[in-house]
Amino acid sequence: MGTIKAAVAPSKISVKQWVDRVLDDAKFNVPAAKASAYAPSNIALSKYWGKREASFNLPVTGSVSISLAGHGTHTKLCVIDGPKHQVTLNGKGLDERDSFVIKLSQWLDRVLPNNLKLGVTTVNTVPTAAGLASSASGFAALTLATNNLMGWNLPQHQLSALARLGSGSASRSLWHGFVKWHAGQLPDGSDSVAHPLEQQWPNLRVGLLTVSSHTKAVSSREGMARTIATSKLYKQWPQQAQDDLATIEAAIAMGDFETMAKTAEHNAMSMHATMAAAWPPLVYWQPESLAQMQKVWQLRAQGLPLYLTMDAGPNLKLLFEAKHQADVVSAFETVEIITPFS
Ligand code: 2P0
Repeated sequence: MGTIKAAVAPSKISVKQWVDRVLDDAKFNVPAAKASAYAPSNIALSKYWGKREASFNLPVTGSVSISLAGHGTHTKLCVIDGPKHQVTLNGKGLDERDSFVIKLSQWLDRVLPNNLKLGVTTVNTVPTAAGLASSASGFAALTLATNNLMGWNLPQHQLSALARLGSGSASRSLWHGFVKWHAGQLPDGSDSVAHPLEQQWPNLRVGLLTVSSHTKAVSSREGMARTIATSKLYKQWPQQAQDDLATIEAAIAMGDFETMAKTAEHNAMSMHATMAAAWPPLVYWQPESLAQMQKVWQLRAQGLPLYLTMDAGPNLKLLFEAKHQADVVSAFETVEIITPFS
């Protein structure tokens, strides 16, 4: 990893100032007329849950994820005349008061020269019904497309940090395969960046099991803040997350499916336990989520090496190997199979 330019305490530097330092003169490059990029969605095997600093989206712990290949976000950018950025999501023009437009415009205004406004056309290839977070692939694709439009030519770790400013998990969505996001220690997050792991795992399968596609009542952002503020169980989380990350990283390097998947499931269940112990309690599961979880555990008790992970929502993500795909498909009729290393 190359030298990172900016490293000043947050009391002395704002996000905008940090961005200006990283972009330097490139901020004022003449933009191309248009540019585009794709970024995959990702699922954490060891989760990011809790921020040590909110304005830079700096996590309490590191995390490791698997990207979802063709499930992600395509973003096209073009320069427009007008006072505001214009955003289209899946073919529909969004109102400037839409929360997605507000977040996206804030990110663009931090990185672009004053008065440069863009048309942003975003298409999520993740089926909306799958309830996968689109903010990760969305901000990653936006970061890559803006890098192309503006000719920044930034190194990958700085693009990862810029994507993180939009949404923490976006720092991991710049790459395919396994990706590790370092917690970092610097107050401005210059070292809180992700990088891809070398290991390829062609036999790994992820199954998306949709329980509900409704927008969640409590965002991840709010849920993390509430958990840190009120959950006594959260005190044990940073240590477990650090241990799980090390175990999963080693298991990935060894190609040890059982250890990787077992630790990922334990990590997810422990994260949900910290949420349930928050006040007011935070439970993202639906009754059907629990029914599907019990089905996974029953199948496992019968000898099928099948594991689950869940994020801040009611849907399950199954982890298994290609040789068990037929068993998984026959047990879960609606499961959507993803081949991360296709
Ligand atoms: C993860 N999640 O590691 C964890 C597991 C949800 C549960 O990253 O506030 O949308 O934008 O940094 O990235 C969701 O959090 O939150 C998330 P912000 P983000 O995948």
